[in-house]
Amino acid sequence: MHSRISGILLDGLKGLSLSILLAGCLGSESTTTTTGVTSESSSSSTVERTRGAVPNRWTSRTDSNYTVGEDAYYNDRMTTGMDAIDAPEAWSQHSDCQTIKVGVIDSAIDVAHPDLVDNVIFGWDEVGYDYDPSPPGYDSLSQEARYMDNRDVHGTHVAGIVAAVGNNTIGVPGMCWTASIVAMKALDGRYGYVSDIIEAIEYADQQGVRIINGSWGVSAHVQSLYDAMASRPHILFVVSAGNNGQNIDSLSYSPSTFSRSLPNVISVASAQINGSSISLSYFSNYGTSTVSIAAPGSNIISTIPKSCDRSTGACSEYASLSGTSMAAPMVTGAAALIWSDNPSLGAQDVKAALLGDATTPAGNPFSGTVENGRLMNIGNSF
Ligand SMILES: [Ca+2]
Ligand SMILES: [Ca+2]
Repeated sequence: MHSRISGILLDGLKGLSLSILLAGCLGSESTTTTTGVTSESSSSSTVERTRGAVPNRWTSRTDSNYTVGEDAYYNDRMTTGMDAIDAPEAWSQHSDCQTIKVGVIDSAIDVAHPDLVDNVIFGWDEVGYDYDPSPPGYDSLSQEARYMDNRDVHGTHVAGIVAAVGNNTIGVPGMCWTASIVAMKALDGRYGYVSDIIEAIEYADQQGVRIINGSWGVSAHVQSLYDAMASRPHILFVVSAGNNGQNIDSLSYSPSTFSRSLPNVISVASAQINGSSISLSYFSNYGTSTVSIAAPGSNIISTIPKSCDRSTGACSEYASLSGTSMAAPMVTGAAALIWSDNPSLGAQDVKAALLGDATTPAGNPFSGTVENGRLMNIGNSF
């Protein structure tokens, strides 16, 4: 057994509150939103889990119907960033990332969430040593509602930003509408071991994963993690810059500051976007020589395991979270869109495309905080 090093901390929840979306809480009164309560009521069919050494798709609970135009929270997601990065432009050309496996190494992930199940293939749980990375005590298949601890929602939220099923009427669209997410649990709640992260990276590499999302970090240089990423130049690592509100140019924040010397690492700051108002999120780390790009990360609606309000009993499967943890998977999904459209590219080429296609918003709001003041723009890639 290798030694376990503690210290990894998720970048989504530190000092930030979780806002679970319940009926009537979102949008104006005139906006018709589909709450988790109604979207979950779709008929559930008999489910069988097929487990084996060869990665397999999770069995879908329901047949997705792609004939209706939008997802319930589509417009809300647009106003908090997807419009500013021209995601709809990209989606009009390309929304299927299935050919590029994307690894999400995170806390628990509800792989059978109705807005994720079609896009998740088998992964691994480094904490529980089994194939199911779902939250502890939570039954993904029955989607039994719980009163979720904030720490249990992170991985599911991140996965939904990368690739919630798009255009299926429920919830949100991910950056990729169809995808092959390899869900890997390597953090227990908010904390985890570097050694488990590294084992997840090794597992992902064996499974042919091309992009790994790392929405976590530690305020130190961790050489073993650096080596795991440096020795895999064929994998693109998209990592969160961290939520300490610090300039990390002169600090070590692993793995974000690896981007200084590793061409296959992209470090992502969080942008707060409110229509045409664009700024660095107050919590986001920054640094013009370490932070590669900014992406929407404030008030991002995405998937969570079905969760209920203790006082009212109302349940939902979506919530709004803020963090560089939410910004990184925007870039991860964008990388998967670019790569699946250009399969001959290498990891460095995909990074170059993401950075090259980025824009400098009016007023240069990321001047002095992000390399070249960049905000991602996936529309420019298509
Ligand atoms: Ca498990
Ligand atoms: Ca959806």
